[in-house]
Amino acid sequence: MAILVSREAHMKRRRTLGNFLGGLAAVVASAFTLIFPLAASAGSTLYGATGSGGVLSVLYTIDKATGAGTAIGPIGFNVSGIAFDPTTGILYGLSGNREAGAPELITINPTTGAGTLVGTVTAIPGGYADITFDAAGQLYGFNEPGCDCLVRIDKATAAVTFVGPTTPSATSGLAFSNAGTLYLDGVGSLRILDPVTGAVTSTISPFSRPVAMGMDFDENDILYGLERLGNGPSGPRNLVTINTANGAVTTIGATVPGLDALAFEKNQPPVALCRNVTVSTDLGVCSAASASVDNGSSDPDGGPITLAQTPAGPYFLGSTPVTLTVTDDKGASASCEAIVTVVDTAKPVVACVPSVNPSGKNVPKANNTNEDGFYMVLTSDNCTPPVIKIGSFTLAGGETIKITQTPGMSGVRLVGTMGQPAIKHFQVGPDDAVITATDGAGNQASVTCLVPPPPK
Ligand SMILES: [Ca+2]
Ligand SMILES: [Ca+2]
Repeated sequence: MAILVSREAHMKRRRTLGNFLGGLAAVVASAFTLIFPLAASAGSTLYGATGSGGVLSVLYTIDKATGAGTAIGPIGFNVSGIAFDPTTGILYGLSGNREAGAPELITINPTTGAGTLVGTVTAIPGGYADITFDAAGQLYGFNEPGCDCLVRIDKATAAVTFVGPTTPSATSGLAFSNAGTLYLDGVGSLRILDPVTGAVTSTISPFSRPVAMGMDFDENDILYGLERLGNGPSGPRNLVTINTANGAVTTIGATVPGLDALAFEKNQPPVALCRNVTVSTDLGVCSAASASVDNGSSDPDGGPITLAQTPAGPYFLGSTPVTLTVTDDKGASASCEAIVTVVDTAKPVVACVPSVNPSGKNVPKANNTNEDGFYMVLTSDNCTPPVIKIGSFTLAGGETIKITQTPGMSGVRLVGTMGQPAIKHFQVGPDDAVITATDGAGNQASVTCLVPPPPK
């Protein structure tokens, strides 16, 4: 079973399954069980934006292995920093570099590149070199030139709050590591800032190369940056990694000229949630075609997920261990294990059919009087051959018996056997005979044999 579902459709499907299961007589969802949850991360995407020289920016995806860029589309603003909000997955940009007017905070559609204005950043004069989010979704920016300071930015209103001055100025990139350390690059070195005061707490060894512009950490906490080999919109750039321990710069490859900002969209793996489920057999068979152990698996990024349950249905009577694998739209997956239990809740079918005297005489008539009292007992069940009884006597499926009504007595008595087939002859009273059939799960059905009254 592999179904690509949006979150909404996924919930709808779960409701539909719930309705289906709810319609069966005995559905028991056992206590929540989550066994062996596994997750595999995959699919972080590096985005870059041009904008050097104050031109209107274009959004790119950047191959983090080669530096090659693929244009997505024009942003419609000049941005000097971009960053994904880890709590919402929304891409933000800060425009209005030193070459333009008042800085503008925008959101950027990663699919089209189009920017949408959030608000104008006016409280503190100056431009912004770069922006970055902390793990809680607080946006920080580095104002430069201007106050040469760290600021917090309200991502909903673009209002800025002064954090503190940082020396030296003339910086270019700002990024939180996944571990929560705030780094600043430019003027020849990588630095660590205190996000509470803006003060430099550590200066890593100076860069041997002109690393400047935007930077960001990937999902493995590797810091990527840009080497500026020329100024202006066509200034050549190399995509590089920067060793945060010693400042060593490693070239990955040439990237988009004029690139000014980098941001990783750090895909989060989906969350697999399982539960043990107990379902009834489907109509007429001893198995259930489907039974989902999904207990609301989802992707924290809000994207569509694919559910695959192994083994897939049908599930047969008893318990089957299954693995549910949840895969997100970036290829990251998670899995969990649970038990599908199928129970037989379907009653057997039992019939008491007027039959012929094995002597070949007295074939019963359509008016069902069956005066000789011969019957064939017939049963079937979706799972197990039922146990057939008349009173406390066990019969075989397809067995022919003779029943005589004894109004004066209650209960079932075996009178004896008749003829070569050893047909059992029962006396039943005071009313008609009842045949019961019980399947292996204890489900019971019964039928009344309309026994002819005794001859008067
Ligand atoms: Ca995801
Ligand atoms: Ca049954």
